[in-house]
Amino acid sequence: MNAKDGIFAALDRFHIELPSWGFANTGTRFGKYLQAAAAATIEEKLSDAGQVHAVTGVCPTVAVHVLWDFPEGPKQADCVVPIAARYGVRIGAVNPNVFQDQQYKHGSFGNPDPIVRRKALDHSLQSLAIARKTGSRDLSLWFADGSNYPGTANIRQRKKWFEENLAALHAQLDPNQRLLVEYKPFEPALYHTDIADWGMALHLARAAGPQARVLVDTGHHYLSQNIEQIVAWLLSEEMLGGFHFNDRRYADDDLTLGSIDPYQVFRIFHEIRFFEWETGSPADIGYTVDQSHNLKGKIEAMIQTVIVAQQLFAKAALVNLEKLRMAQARTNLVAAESCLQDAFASDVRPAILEWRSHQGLPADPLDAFHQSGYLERITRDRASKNLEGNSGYA
Ligand code: RM4
Ligand code: MN
Ligand code: MN
Repeated sequence: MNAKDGIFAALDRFHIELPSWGFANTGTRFGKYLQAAAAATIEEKLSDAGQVHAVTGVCPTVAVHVLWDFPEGPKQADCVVPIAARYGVRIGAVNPNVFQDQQYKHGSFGNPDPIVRRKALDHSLQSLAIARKTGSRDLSLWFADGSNYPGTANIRQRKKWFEENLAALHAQLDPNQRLLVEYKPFEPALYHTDIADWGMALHLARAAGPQARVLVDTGHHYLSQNIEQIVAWLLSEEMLGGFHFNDRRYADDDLTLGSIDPYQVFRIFHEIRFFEWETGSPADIGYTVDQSHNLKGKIEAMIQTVIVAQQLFAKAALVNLEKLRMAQARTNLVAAESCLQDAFASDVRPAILEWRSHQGLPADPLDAFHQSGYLERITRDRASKNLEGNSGYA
């Protein structure tokens, strides 16, 4: 396969799920900067996501966050499916929210109070009911659970409570559904987090049951951690379920993908492709964006992210794997490393332009969005409501 065909084949099957919350006004610990054009309702979020899909052609699904998108619970899910269809998208992963309510101050699945643990399970089961109505495969779980001071939490006991609730939730999955377990080393908990790293997430996914997998959020690691090694191990264990993509310089900054370290994302994509090439089977992975656009325009930030993701995915498709395998076997270090460096240095943009034109997509998605007049329209329509600033978190 020549380079262009390799890039085309990679792009043909690379779909990126958009997060509903990435279109909304979200905050930092210190407050929110409000944008006139931000989406406040699930309809507005789906409409904005539809715009991203229209100009990129690769974002057919939208992940939802239950409390932010379905404040009235499962019954709201019925009308969301036709709304999504109207905007040319479908509902993707459903994210329960067991961190925002006051009752979760000391945890959800790990809370010492059995009533709170039960409430968190009930909310997760309700989210599963929503997932069923929206035809979503993945229930994507992130827990803020942890503690702020040494000695204040029984770490082993909380692990057991997590195992119990996750298994109870898993028992209610349809055969085609999955649980994704996300980890994060700190924040909001500042001393211990119940699911702090991939090993803990892997253990809990296994304890939950056979349809549970680990979700890797690229921003949820200590600074020097080798994320592509984690990806390689999870692939090898057949336990990698999905990604939350973003970039960061310091902590869980939720900056746009590849803005700080594009080589990191390239190395992750390379490990996935290398796995698929060696095993001959496609990895069943959900690629989702999880970003918070505080300063950049939200739809533009999302389009930029998709463009960068495609470029890095295409570059990874250029690694000469046959040559790499030989170089590794012969411990020819420079030759092996060069396989990655050469691919990363290639300019894949002309091939991507050609691929877009084959698909009948605009050559420059950002420009197409700017030309469409959509941003001016929503800025006009939403400004007064948004700048009052009394909407929920996202
Ligand atoms: C967390 C984590 C979750 C996301 C929330 C809003 O840090 O990344 O995936 O849903 O933020
Ligand atoms: Mn995340
Ligand atoms: Mn995060």
